[in-house]
Amino acid sequence: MKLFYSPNACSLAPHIVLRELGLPFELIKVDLQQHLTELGEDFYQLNQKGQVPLLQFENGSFLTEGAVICQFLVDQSSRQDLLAEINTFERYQVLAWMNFIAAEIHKAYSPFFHESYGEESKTVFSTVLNKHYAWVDQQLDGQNYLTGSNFTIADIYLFVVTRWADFIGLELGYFIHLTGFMQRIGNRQTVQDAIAAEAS
Ligand SMILES: N[C@@H](CCC(=O)N[C@@H](CS)C(=O)NCC(=O)O)C(=O)O
Repeated sequence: MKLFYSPNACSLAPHIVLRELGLPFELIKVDLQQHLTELGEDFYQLNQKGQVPLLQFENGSFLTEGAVICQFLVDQSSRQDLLAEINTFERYQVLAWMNFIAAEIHKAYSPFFHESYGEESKTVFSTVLNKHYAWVDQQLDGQNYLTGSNFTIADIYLFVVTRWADFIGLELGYFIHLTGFMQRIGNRQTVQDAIAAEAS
């Protein structure tokens, strides 16, 4: 499998999942400004949405949408603990988190990465992000991970998007449970390896 990524973008989530699962993969860097892969391919020819992550299979087919790629990868492996078994209530709790992170948190960062939104949007979405993180912080009170004691793909996805707070200067330090969570996930070897690989 080939994972098309951009350093520190949301593609870091499936990248970490691949390392957690120990699945073989190749990383292909994409320049999102130029729409070019590091191999010189036009990225729009591969993904008309022009977005990472993109997972390409040996037979040439593709999968997009990071939250779905993460689910797909776990289901290819024997590590169901990262998502929970099909038809268990726990699985849908993880998926509810994945949906919340994708729809409410991930996209609330858009105004900070796309100039066309303008300054007013940044103010609005800083408030939105603070509200969401206040709620997330409460959920993490007394538990290590989003769904309790099990580390899952939702923890990986939340970690990846929440790293962007530093890039945009959003102060989250007063959310002490969230801060502890970020340190806990950031200490994992797979996470450190993925971040290092994307920086190289
Ligand atoms: N719905 C997509 C969104 C992916 C996305 O927002 N990717 C960003 C990087 S984090 C991107 O490629 N942005 C470039 C662009 O939209 O042109 C997903 O969840 O995978």
